[in-house]
Amino acid sequence: MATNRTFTMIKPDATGNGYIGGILKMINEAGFRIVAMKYTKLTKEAAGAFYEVHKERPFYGELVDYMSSGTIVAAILEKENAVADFRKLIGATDPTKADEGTIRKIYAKSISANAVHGSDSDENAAIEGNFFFSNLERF
Ligand code: 3AN
Repeated sequence: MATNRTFTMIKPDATGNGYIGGILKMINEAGFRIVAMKYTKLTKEAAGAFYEVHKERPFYGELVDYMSSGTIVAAILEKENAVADFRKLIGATDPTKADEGTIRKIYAKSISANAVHGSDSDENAAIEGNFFFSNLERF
């Protein structure tokens, strides 16, 4: 996957509260092109595998339960400097610390139910995108 791509998920709190449209609007208005998108629900096993890197963290069990508790939207986004610019658009992990105007400030409920995921590096964007989508080179 090219380095001008990132991966996002709209999490169960945001899909359940009817925020998909609002969040996608902010993503589009910030200049990201949606390359691929999937509306789905993760099993516990799939959520556990996706967050494998956090296995040793104290919140891993809570995170896996939460991410498999409802529907999610997974998407690959394209823009110059996508990873860093998207992290800026979503704001800090803890929504109480997120800047005004960021997606998490506007839509997130808590540090675990924080509305959206955004990859933290080009390498992880590629790994995470491949978790949900195959044949990415065709998009
Ligand atoms: P980010 O998603 O901002 O990169 P990470 O990678 O530190 O944050 O954490 C991955 C996910 O784990 C977060 N999106 C959040 O849902 C959850 N998380 C992080 N820290 C905590 C915490 N202290 N308590 C509960 N959940 C957390």
